[in-house]
Amino acid sequence: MDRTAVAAAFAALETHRVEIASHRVIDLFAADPSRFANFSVKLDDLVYDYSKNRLTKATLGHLLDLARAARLEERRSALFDGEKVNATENRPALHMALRNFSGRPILVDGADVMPAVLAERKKVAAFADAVRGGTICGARGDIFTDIVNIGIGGSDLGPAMAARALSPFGKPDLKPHFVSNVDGADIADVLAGLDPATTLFIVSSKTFTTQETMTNAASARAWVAAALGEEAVGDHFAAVSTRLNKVAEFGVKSDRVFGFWDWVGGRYSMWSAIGLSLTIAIGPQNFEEFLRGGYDVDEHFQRTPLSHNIPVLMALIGVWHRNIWGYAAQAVIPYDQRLARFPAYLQQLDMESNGKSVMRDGAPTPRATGGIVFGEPGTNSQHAFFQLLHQGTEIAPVDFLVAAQPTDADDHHHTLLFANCLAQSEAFLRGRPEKEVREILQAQGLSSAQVDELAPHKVFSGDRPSSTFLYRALTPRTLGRIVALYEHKVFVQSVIWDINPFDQWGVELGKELCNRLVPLVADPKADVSGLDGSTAGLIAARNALLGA
Ligand code: G6Q
Repeated sequence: MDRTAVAAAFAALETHRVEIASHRVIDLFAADPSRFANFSVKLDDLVYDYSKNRLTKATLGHLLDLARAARLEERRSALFDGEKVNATENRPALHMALRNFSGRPILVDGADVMPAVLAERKKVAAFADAVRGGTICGARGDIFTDIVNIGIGGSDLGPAMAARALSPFGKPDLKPHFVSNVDGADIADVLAGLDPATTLFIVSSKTFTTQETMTNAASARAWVAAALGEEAVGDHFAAVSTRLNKVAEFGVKSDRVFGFWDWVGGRYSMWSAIGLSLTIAIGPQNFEEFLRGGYDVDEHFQRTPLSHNIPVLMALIGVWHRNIWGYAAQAVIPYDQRLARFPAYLQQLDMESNGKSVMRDGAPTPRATGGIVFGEPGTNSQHAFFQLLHQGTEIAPVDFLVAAQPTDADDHHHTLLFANCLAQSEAFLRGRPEKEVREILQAQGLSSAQVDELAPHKVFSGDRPSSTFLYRALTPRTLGRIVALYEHKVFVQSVIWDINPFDQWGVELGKELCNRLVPLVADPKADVSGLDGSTAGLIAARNALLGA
C-alpha cells in the first residue's frame, strides 16, 4: 500500500467532513428525490440501503480514492489467488475455496485444493444423509434425535448461529445443540434433556487441543460410556479437525472424522466440515444453498466495480464512521428473531479480525482500527438499549437486517416487525426537534412551565446513521450471502488499515496464564506469592469461601 497516498486520502476525508457536517441527512433526502435509488445497491433479492448515512457522491468519491490508495483491488486478488495473506501464521486465507462453484481451480502452493474440498464435502453430505435417514444410528440401534456440537469460537459460533437462523429448514425430530463453555453448566444443561442412546456428539476443533472443547468432549464421552458402556462410545461420536492424528487418539472411528485445512481460519470455518452439525440439521442440499450464497458474494465482490460493490461500500462507510467521525461502536440489529446469534457471530468475525494495533509490518497503526460490535434482535433491543442509541452521548451506527416476508410465521406479526424496523431507522434519521416537541406538548394541553420542563427530555437530535439490509426471506442462500458480505467487509477494512485480519494473537496470553493458574486454583495450599496482589487475593478469597 502507498501510505502517503492513504494519509492524503484520509486528510481529504477530514476536510470533506467539515464541508458536510452542517448538512442534515434528512435535508439530503429533500434535496435529492432519488437519494434512495442513488445510495442503495441490489444483489439479486437483497437490497443494501445506505442512504440514511451522512454521505454524498463526493463522500463516496473520497472513500473510493482511499480504497484505491490502499490498493484494495491488488489485495483482493492476493486473497483470492491464495497468497499467504496471513503472514504471521504463514498461510493463505482461502475459505472462499469451500464455496467455489466456478469450476476453476484454487491453488495453494501450486496445488489445486478443489478436489480435496469437494471430496470432503461429499463425505460430510453422505454422513449427514445417513444420520438423517437413520442408517447411521446409535450403539443400540436407535435413530439419532439429537446432535450435540462440542466446539468453541470459530468451531461453534457459525454453526450455532446458522442452525438457529435456519431452523425452519431443519427436521422436527432431529435437534441440533451446541456446547462451548468450559463452565460445566453448559454441557450439564444440554445433556439434562437428552437420552444418550439417541444422541450423537460432534467434537469440532481445528487444533483438537482447545481446553474447553477437550474438557467438554471428555465429559460427554464419560456420559455416554456410563449409560451405554465404553464399547458404545465409537457409535456416538464424530469429529471435525485439521489434526487427524489427535482425533484418532481420542477414539473416534476413522470413517467419522472429517477434515479441513490450515488455510481455513477458525472464524471462517463454518463453510467447511465444521458445518457438519448444521448440515445434519438442515440437510446437505440446504447446506449447499448456504455455500452458494457465499459464492454469490465472492463473485460480486470480485467482479463489481468498487462504487457498487456491497462489501466495499459497507467497509468504507464503516471507515468513514470509525476514523473520520470517531464512532467507536457498531450496532447490528436483526429484525429477525432467528438471527439472534448473528451479532455474537459477527462480534468474533469483526473484533477478532480487526481488533489490532499494529500494521502488517509490525508498526503501530496511525489511526483507530476495528470498533466494538454489539447487537440483539429487534424489537427486543428497542425496549433495552435503544434509549442510548437515540438520545445518548455516544453515536453508534446501526445495521438493520430484515426480511420482506416471514419464513414460516404469521403475516400480521411480520407487518408489525417490519414497521418497527423502519420506524427505528426513520427515528434515527429524522429525530424530533425541540419546536416539534413543544407543539406536541402544547397540543396535549400542558402549561408553558410544564412544556419548558419536559421539552429537553423529549428532543431527539436525529441525524444518526444507519444502513438496512432487506432480503426476501431468511433462506440458506440469503444467510450465506449475509455472512460472506460481512466477511469481505471485514477484509476490506483490514486493507484500509493495513492490518492482518486473519491472525488472533490477542487470545493467546489469557490461555497461557490460565494454564499457569490451574494448579494454583486447584490446590488450596499452592504458593501464590508470585502472583499480583489482586489475583492472589481472589484465589485466597475463593479458598476462604470454600472453607479450604
Ligand atoms: C477463530 C479463532 C478461535 C478458534 C477457537 C477454537 O478464528 O481461531 O475462535 O476457532 O479457539 O479453536 P479450535 O477449533 O482449534 O478448537
